Amino acid sequence: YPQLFIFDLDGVITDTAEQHYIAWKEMAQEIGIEIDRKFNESLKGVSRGDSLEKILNLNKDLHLSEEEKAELMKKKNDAYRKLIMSIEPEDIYPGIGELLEKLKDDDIKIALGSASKNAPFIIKQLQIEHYFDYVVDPETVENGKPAPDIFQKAADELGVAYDKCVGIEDAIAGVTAINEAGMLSIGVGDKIHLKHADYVVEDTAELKFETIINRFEN
Ligand code: B16
Ligand code: MG
Repeated sequence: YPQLFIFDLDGVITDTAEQHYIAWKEMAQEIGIEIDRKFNESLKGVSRGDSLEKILNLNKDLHLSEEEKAELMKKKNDAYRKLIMSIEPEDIYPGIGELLEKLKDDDIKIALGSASKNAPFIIKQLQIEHYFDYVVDPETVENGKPAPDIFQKAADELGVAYDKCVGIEDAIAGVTAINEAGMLSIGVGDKIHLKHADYVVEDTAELKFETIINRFEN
């Protein structure tokens, strides 16, 4: 039986994956780079700095100083913060509230394993802070997703063995991180993108506790 569920935030609990995309797209355009949704799949779950590097790699002729890179990241984050300013409890994806409640009722621990430095702000706005036994600060781990560090940190802090953990992710890099951590991986989204997950649902409304438990036992 699982003892800990670790949730990704952007794209699993709420739709902020879309706001990240809009903000990156705007920033990229300013330096003459076009990104599309397909490319964006490779940014999901990836830290701010690593995302910028992936975008800059699209134009090898661009050579920016560390200062210029910091400026671009600030621009992206300011735009993103504007887009998420008015986020509210109604923006929680279907089924997530029920799943959190069910986990609490069953005394299963809950952690947040987001790569985002904005995560504490968002769960506060969504009024779901109190569900989380632990929120990983991505700045305290050495390697971001697809490395397993964020997920393992949550389990270590709560004293739970990795094979007693379930991770839920919408990102290719995130599912890889959960697998590398030795946990059961649940993907939310496209079955082809997330084919490396142990189990995939297309929509959070399908994230039923009983179904996940069944996967865990099999
Ligand atoms: P920030 P997650 C990730 O959050 C996002 O998927 C990714 O697009 C973003 O670049 C990253 O957080 C860093 O976010 O710039 O807010 O620190 O999916 O791991 O919850
Ligand atoms: Mg995500």
